[in-house]
Amino acid sequence: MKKFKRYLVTSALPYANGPVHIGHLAGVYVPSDIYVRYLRLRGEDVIWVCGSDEHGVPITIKARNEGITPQDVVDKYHELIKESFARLGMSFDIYSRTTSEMHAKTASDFFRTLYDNGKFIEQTTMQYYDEEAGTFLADRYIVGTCPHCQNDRAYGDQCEKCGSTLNATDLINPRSAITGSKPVMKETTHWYLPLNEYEEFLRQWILEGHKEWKANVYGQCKSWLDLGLQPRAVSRDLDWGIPVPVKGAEGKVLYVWFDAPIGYISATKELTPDWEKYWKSEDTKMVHFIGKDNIVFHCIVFPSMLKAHGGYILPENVPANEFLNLEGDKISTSRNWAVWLHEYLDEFPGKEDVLRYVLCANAPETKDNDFTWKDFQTRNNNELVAVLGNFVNRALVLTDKYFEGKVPAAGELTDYDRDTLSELPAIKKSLEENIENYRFREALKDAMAVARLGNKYLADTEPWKVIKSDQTRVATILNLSLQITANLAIAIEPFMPFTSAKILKMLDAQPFGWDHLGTFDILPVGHKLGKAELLFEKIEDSVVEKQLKKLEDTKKANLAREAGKKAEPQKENISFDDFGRMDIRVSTILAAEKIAKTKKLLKLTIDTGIDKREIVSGIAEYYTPEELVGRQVLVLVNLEPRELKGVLSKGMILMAADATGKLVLLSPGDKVNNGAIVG
Ligand code: B3M
Ligand code: ZN
Repeated sequence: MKKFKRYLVTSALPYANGPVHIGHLAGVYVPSDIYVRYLRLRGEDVIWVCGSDEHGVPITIKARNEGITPQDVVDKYHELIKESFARLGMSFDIYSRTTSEMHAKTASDFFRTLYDNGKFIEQTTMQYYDEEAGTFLADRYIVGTCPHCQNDRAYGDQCEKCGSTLNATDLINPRSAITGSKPVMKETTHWYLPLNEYEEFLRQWILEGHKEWKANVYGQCKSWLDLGLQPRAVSRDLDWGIPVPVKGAEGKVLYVWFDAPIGYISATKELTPDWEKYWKSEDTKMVHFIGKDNIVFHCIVFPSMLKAHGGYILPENVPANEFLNLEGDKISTSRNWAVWLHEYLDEFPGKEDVLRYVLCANAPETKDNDFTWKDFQTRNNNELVAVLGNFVNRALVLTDKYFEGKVPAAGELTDYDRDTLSELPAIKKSLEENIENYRFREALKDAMAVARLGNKYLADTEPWKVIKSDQTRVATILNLSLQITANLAIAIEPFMPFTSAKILKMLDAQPFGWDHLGTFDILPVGHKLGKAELLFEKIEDSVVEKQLKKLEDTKKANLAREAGKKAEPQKENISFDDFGRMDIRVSTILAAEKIAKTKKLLKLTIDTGIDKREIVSGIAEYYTPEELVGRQVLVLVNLEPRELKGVLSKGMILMAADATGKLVLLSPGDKVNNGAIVG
């Protein structure tokens, strides 16, 4: 493997259109912080750059919704995001923003270089325009149905459900996200990066050269390349963004996905005059940490831009994560279904590391994963309190009690002592391999293995019993326990820096380098320890209940909002005859049973007053068979019979969807005879 002299780590620039939530953290920021902290501990030359993404339609939509300017939006959220990241211990070397002057100049120059070197194609095309709002509908301003996965909330530039990049004209049934109206076509000129010309380069570089990339990343790249790439517009008709630096381009700005990744370069320039050392030397290992919805931009578009420009290095790896869900539901900013970082920090002061720990332990590294408050509590109580906290506390308190808080000298080691110590180098090796290969969950298990080892050692050697008979043996046990504690402070630093610092304070020691991990003479004999404190405290059920209640309230508020929404528009008029042809009857359900091997279907036997017949209905998700028997319902009896799962279904039970989409049966308000005609 190639040995690099330095590292340039980037993390996706969060949009400054809202606060950061646990999904962002687990997917991108917690893993990148672990990675860079580890590299720093190893003494590597590493810089970590990030900042707020302040352009693009996500910002202007937010401004429009709140009746404020885009600048107000980004000022507010940039500060909030930056501050909350800092409070969680995110150790960026710089957290910048894309409205900075440095960035405008860097992005503008980058565009100009490509423009001057003939790397763009200029094209005049018809694009969607909202006449009511008087604006072109770029990117998220236009929504419609994804041609690939049928998601009906796909944006003009991307479908978040299946991850495809889209052009607005690919959308089925497009509508304006501003006014909801049907857009018209209007002519406009833009600059396009001909990605098709980079296909061969990308194939070589990724498909041949980076087979080691994570399966989800490599797989997505391969499928895009196999589909064939299209030229992509890099400018937009918007009034918020970096102006296109070309004569005659008034009113046009750079596409946000053109300027945002250049933000990594601008931030590096702001950080150090030596920025070229990081961006232009083959000795630098560049790693992009991102979420899975950003893969195409970091693996296809940005590398093509860098290649077109020339002189820049390409990423060595792009360890993208999948998504984190919350209590079984997709995290959603618009539905307020999230745990917001700034709220967590206010509600759980001093528990930064608990969140970092739980998010890393559950990181969606290879598949989507779920955050639950119950799991948060369990991991805190059973792992952090019972194992890590318990071990460190006992080592310190016992030393205080038996040796006046001074590191006692170790006597002769037993086989068991030696076996215990011999596990540390193996743990260290595994920890290194896991971090270097972006397997942070496994790496965290390794770090915790140090605590488990110490905890088991104390439980097995029982110094509190031995002290009555053999003080020398207890000195050995506690010396080793304290050395393991010092090892633990090193091993957990990338994951739980606050806890690591607390342990060091309790040991009254300065930070140790990574080299000390796996060694047993870290703390000199006679060294006076600091004061023992509790590292973690138990989280009570009431705390979890409070958080669940908060989510429950969010659900209720969403339902109320949904219910207040306007009903679907009325359908086209029909004639009296059309209606008269439908035969709807009051009927009673006599029997109901689940249809084997289906989730949704029930076979209902009903008395229509005309006859007894069977109907297959897709309501098993909403009603149990017992709830249905004896109920009067409305049935369209002359609907063409259909065979479903081997049952001839004769008719349709009428139902309506409630605010959540749940289907509800319609029944007569008063008792009516079966067979009564509805009409
Ligand atoms: N602003 C993050 C997102 O898609 C996007 C990342 C830009 S990284 C250059 O939420
Ligand atoms: Zn899709």
